[in-house]
Amino acid sequence: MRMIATLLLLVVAALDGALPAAETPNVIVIMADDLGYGDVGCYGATELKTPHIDRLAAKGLRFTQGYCSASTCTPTRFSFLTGKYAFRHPGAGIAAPNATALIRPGTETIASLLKKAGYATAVVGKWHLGLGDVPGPDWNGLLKPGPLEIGFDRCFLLPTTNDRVPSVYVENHRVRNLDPKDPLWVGNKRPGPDHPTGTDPEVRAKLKMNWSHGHNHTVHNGIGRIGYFTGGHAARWRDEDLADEWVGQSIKWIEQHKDGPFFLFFSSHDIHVPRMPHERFQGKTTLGFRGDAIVQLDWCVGELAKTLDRLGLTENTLVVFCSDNGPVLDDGYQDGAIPKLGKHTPAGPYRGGKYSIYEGGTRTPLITCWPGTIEPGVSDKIVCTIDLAASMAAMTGQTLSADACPDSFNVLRALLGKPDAAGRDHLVQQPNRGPTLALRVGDWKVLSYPNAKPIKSRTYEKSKGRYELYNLADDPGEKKNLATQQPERLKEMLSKLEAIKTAGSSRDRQTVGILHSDGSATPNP
Ligand code: NG6
Ligand code: CA
Repeated sequence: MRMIATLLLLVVAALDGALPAAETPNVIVIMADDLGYGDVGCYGATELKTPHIDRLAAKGLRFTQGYCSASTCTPTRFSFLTGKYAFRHPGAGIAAPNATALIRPGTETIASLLKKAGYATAVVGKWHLGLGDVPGPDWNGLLKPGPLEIGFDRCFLLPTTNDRVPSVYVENHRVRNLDPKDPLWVGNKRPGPDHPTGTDPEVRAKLKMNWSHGHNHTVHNGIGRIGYFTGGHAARWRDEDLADEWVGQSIKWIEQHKDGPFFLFFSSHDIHVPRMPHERFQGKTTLGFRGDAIVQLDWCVGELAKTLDRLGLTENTLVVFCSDNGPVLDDGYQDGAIPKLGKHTPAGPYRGGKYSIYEGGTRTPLITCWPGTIEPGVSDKIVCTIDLAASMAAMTGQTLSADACPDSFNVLRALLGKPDAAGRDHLVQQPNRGPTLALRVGDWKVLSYPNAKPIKSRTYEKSKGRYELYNLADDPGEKKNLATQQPERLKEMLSKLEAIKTAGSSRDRQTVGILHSDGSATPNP
């Protein structure tokens, strides 16, 4: 009887991708910031070396059609955690320094799902999804809700981004090392006429890195930031030390949880501006600090891999390497990214980058590595960071409730490189907030700019029309707009996009299956 039950369980597991509990691996998601498709060696970069990321790809599966769901940070991170398209969620655009928690307690997330499956869970690094409640984060008190209220057991954070104030660490519910006698104040107005800012000529002349646009409010560590802050001096970090801190915190936590299973979201600030890598990485490439920050990111990946090896966890850990949006050169600082670019192509063969819905905005490096389980190779299946939640639920044998992770598809078999696996058949791409959206269905892609205003981007070209239609198989660089030649297809694609928008979900609420863009549905375990 028991044997039959075990056999049955194994059959069910084999069908839906769930693994027996003893075989569920630790999971580490390494998310880079603003890293483009062409920024690393294994994706074609020749002007700098990324041996550790390349090794991950050589031992694992490198996706040529791996995506993040948005071409800016907050919406991609929101979707990665919740499995929901950010355009469905008001306020899921780039978060301001004093933004409150975007993901409310009680929301199912990749972390809460893995926690339910018995995983220890932690996030280390950039958060940028808001903290606390209205009217704003209580920087001197308890910073909740936050990651700990949506499934993480531990967090050690850069609360916003490295170009936004406050430049302090948050550990669990509090600013680390905050001296109550030197309280932290964060705001969006200059606190007084004698508060030095990046716009003051004498201050600007002495900056460690000059700004080119924005980033001229409070100066910290010789660099102008977005937003103003005072106090909290003992709690402040140095940009140069962030990567070391993420690695140190992560290694300590992995060691504590080596008996597993554990889920670590390693959320690097590299290579977001201001790019100020540790002194030991400065000058390591000919590309300026943008290139040096990639080398620093690569070092982080190497340190995590070394730790897994040392603890004997490599064959028991699924590592996913990805980015939160495509590349940008000048994102507000004069750091040499443009003059020192040379032959380097940050978005690889793709058009656009950060802030755009062309492929360069969201088609980014995506690697899965699990030695002994994933056969090394290259996959052309379409997968997205938004799918990790449903895929991890499937891996741990959990059924998603009808309203959980509504746009996340179980693509576990594709992530593990199973020969018969399907990826996504369609994907919505977005820049920051709506209403601009793109829909990819198979090889076809429609770009819709409903406000008819061209996308503003300082480093990449502007959109020319209200709608664009491309065939990515013939035209991966999105150069031949077929919108006027193929009005029927354009109409059909736009109505599919509209249907996905109004459905409120990409999953069929009846069967809790995947709702395809042609209206059909298949079960999603
Ligand atoms: C923009 C900032 C940019 C960057 C971005 C967020 C200006 C002029 N530009 O508003 O520098 O911070 O927001 O980047 O301030 S993200 O990768 O975190 O989404
Ligand atoms: Ca980003």
